[in-house]
Amino acid sequence: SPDGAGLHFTPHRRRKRFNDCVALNARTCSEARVLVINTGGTIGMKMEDDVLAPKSNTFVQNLRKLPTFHDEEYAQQTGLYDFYGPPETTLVLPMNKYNKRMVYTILEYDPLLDSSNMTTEDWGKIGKDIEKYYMQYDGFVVLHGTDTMAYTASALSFMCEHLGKPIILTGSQVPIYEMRNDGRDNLLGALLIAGQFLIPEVCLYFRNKLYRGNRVTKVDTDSFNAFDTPNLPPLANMEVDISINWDTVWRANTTTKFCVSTELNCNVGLLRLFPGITAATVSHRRGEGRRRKTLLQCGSAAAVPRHYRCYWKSREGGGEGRWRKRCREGLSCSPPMEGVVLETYGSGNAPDNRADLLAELKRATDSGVIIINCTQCLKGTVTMTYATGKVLLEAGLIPGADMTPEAALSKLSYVLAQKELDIEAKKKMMAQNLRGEMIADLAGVKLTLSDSRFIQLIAKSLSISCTKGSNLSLGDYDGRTPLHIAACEGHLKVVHYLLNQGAIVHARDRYGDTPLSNAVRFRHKEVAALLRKAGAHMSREELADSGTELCSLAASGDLDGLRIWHIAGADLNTRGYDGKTAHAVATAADKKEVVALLDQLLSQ
Ligand code: ASN
Repeated sequence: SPDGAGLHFTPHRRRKRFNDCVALNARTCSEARVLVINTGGTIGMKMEDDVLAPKSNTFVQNLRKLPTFHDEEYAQQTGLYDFYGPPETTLVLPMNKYNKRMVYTILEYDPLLDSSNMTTEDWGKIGKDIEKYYMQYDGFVVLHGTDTMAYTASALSFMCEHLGKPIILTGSQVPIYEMRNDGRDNLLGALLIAGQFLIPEVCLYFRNKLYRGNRVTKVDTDSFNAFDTPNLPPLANMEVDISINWDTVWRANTTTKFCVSTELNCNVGLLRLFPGITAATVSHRRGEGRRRKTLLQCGSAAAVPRHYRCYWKSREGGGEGRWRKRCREGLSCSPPMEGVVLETYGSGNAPDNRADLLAELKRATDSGVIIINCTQCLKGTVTMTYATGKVLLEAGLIPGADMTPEAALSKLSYVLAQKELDIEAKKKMMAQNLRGEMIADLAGVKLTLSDSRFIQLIAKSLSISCTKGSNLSLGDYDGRTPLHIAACEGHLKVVHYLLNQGAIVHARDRYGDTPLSNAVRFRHKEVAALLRKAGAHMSREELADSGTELCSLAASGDLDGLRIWHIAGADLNTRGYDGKTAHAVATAADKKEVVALLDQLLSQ
């Protein structure tokens, strides 16, 4: 390094150095940032008293010692810790063959959990942290135990609305501290994908394969191949080369900003059919007389026993009701079920000669419980081929197509928590493909190859981004996507169209430029505003440099330039390299129009 090892740079100098590096080297030379949220699981467990349990505050120290996981020399030479965070949490991978380095920060939860202890509150915490740090990172890795990873991955896929960046769950079957383990490969693979590829999905990475999170199920307790997505091929295979199955990648076709919905309804359950199941098991009657209540029965508020009423109140937003409080205190006061996943036989079948059982299911759906019909089989979809399947449709069950029970359960939790929707809208939502969790809208619909809707439905179910089936987020040899070009040219309608077709708003070309930075450079205000609405944001480095840029725009009286930086999300109070704000520069230079504009924008 011409600057000498150990020299610490200011962000501005780092940027300069970074630019020099790009200029010297025509190839991509950049850092990607990944946030690793460590929730626990075997990957960080240690054996104590003959059992495996999570071990806090050891994970980062351990990784720092491994050259594949941390390049201390690079960190020192580039002043990495000054810019990104202390060595206790921040690490950097060596340069990979695409000339990228993943700088990653580890956020360790306290306590670390065996995933059997995970609750919906923990899902909410992960979701909120991703939302909080969304703008600062290019991708997210969630370290998690394998036992309930499929549930968490499914739940996060629904909670994360209009997602534009990768969220990758991973873990291991053997702790990373043991000599032979799968944790290192899994973590390394997840980091490389999260920082390198813009796959805007909640995924699960395990044993060289990247899967869609809401299609995954744990299939093996002993093998390193612990997961599979029986109804969908992997999104990526990490063999000698990394091959991404871009046609399968799900994209949010939206112009809306990313947000996380942590409202989940916990009154959901799974029920597995078995030969000889009794109606009493299904109805699960409790109490006697007026207090007799079925597991599946929902009913109107009037029909709900008195001790449930507080629950209904709390559901309507009246603060923490007595029911919640009683539950927290471990007192028995079960609320009525609102959603159930019924795991049926084969292609969605149940006995059609059991009037008692069917009547119990019908009673439940009539009183407002949403019941989803999912198959017990690992692979395949629910169809209405048999009389034994049709009876369930008649009983009011919603066919769950090829959803896993894990996905169906978390989808129910998410959909039932949508306060603004009535029961019919919720049922409709359950039958729709929201995040690639099921083959779209095909459940219960009979289609033939000659049906023109067939192609449309298949395209929709695969989230193919345009009617011709091509990927509108593919870049040219410089990594420039159609969205980059449209943003440069200021074609507002094209930008709108591309975003609605799933074009990736955070795409970076090989110089690190995004469509938003292109729109700013060429002063296309409406395009920049639309990209911002769709969740685009300036990078940390761009924002760090914005103070100097704003001051120079203020000094030269460039009102348009200041406006576009404001639209792009720059803080107009950011100080330039000499510590002055744009306002101070404009005042000193007696640029009255600039001062007036800044006053107006700052008061917004
Ligand atoms: N019991 C562990 C967990 O789920 C299993 C694992 O991570 N392999 O946390």
